[in-house]
Amino acid sequence: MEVRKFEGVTMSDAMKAVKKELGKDAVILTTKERPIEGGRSKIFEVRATSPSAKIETTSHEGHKSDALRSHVTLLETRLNGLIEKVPTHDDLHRLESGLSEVKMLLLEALRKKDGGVLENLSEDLASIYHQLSVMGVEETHCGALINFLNSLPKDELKSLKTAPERLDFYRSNAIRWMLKRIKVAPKWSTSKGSTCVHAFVGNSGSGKSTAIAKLAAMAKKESDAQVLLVSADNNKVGAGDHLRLMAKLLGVSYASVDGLSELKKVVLDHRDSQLVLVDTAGVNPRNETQISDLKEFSRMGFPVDVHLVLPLTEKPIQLDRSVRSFSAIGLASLIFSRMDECWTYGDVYNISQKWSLPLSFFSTGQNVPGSIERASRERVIERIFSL
Ligand SMILES: Nc1nc2c(ncn2[C@@H]2O[C@H](COP(=O)(O)OP(=O)(O)OP(=O)(O)O)[C@@H](O)[C@H]2O)c(=O)[nH]1
Ligand SMILES: [Mg+2]
Repeated sequence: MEVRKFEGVTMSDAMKAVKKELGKDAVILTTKERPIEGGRSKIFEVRATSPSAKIETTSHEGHKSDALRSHVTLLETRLNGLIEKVPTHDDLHRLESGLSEVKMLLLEALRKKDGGVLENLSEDLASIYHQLSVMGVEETHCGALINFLNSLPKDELKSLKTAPERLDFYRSNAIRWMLKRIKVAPKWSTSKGSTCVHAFVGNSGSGKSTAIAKLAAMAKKESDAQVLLVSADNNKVGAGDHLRLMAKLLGVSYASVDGLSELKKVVLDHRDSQLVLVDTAGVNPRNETQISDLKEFSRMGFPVDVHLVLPLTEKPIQLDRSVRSFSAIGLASLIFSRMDECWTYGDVYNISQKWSLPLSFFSTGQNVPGSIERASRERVIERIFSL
């Protein structure tokens, strides 16, 4: 493999030289900066090779470790490129994606090194591990659970004669372990004399308006609460009209606001309502201005619980990025929608664990009223363990 060295006064100059000579798929091997002129300025150095020289080895493992190395170098380059400027949202996004790739490749390499997690496990533990990973529970959680199961005192286990009994022992301990970790939001108060305000945010089409209509119906049915639906969606044509129609059909009140700054007045004008549910416009989670506008909820002078609606059909990385973006406004809970369209439920667990956010509702279809359930630890477990 021929390794060539390129230099530039900025990292981007050096990278341009690499691309010009070796093409856009050049494999970056190392990047570094070197002080010159007595340390007063610096020069950026990139060592790279052409893409055709990338894989010298024909083995799969060689390919993997090359991939890992070039991902790490690329990340290093991206980081170096940020030294001289304030990173933009896109820069951070690219770094995060790079880190996720490296994490995946590292985990794969570690698994190979250990001869495979499953190979070292008893049949019972392997079956539990398998079930969780098929359901999409992240490897770190599966590993932590298996460590816990392995650490259980063996006395009780010894008294169990049959394989199903032993599997049952491990499964019930695994369920208890997971149950303890799942956080569920408290039931909404609908007591007379107080007004609780809940706002729903999320990407476009995530299921906010549908969830609001379902929840209004649920509150009316369960506690005959006075409900006010407020549309703050001024982006989507007809969004307000749709919510008004829903309110009429469900027999609840309706109001609309031109901007969130008007919400305070509307809530104060409807002090007789026990529950105010605010619908917001769909947001692009990469658009910082749109996210920032939602911070208005924290300036109302009364508490507003903001719930993020996440369609479980989204890729895990998208779900993760959405929570990261919307966390900036302070989230009270997560609502998962489109659960009816999914086969795996591990991300409900992964995302709520990662962001330490409680779960409040699961939306399970298009029917209004109906197709929504209060989140419970038991329902998450039932879905993950296919009980
Ligand atoms: N299958 C299924 N469809 C759902 C669910 N929740 C919402 N939908 C459908 O998803 C589509 C979008 O739902 P909306 O409630 O309008 O989504 P939204 O977040 O308000 O959308 P915007 O206001 O455009 O941002 C509609 O066709 C809903 O019927 C669900 O849990 N399961
Ligand atoms: Mg909507």
